[in-house]
Amino acid sequence: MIKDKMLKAINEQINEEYASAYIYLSMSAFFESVNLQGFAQWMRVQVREETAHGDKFFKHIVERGGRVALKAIPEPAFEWKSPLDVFQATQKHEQQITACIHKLMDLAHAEKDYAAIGLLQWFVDEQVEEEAHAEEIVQKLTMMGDAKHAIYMLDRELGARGK
Ligand code: OFO
Repeated sequence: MIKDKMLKAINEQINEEYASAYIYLSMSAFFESVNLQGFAQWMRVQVREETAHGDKFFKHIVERGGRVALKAIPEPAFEWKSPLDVFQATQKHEQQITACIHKLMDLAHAEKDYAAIGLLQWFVDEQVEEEAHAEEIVQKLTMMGDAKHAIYMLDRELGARGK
């Protein structure tokens, strides 16, 4: 049976994961509005990943006899200045999520919750990947500057994600 402190903290993380999905869905809508369908597709795959993260924590609580408590999801941002602006926001967001996961891991250790430690190790590794993906795209976009042709090529490359 999961203890109260850990249960509360994981329930908060479930909210973070679905809120992340909502942020990326809004970014996907932004890219659709500026005719960058490949970027939009990349973000839609990201939405699915975040939902899967939320589901993983959800399942963990249920399997350990806890009760999932869903909270309100904040309204996501609507406007960005450029693709680079979007991916800088993505990178910053993922860094925040990594900090949340590390905090959860600290709590799991303090509580000697070995089941949660096992689950959280998966998330620690996943966050390394999440940050690396965002970082790579930020670097490419920074290099490209305003070169429209390069952005079009990147749009095609990112559109292959999840296909
Ligand atoms: Fe983007 O890793 Fe979950 O939130």
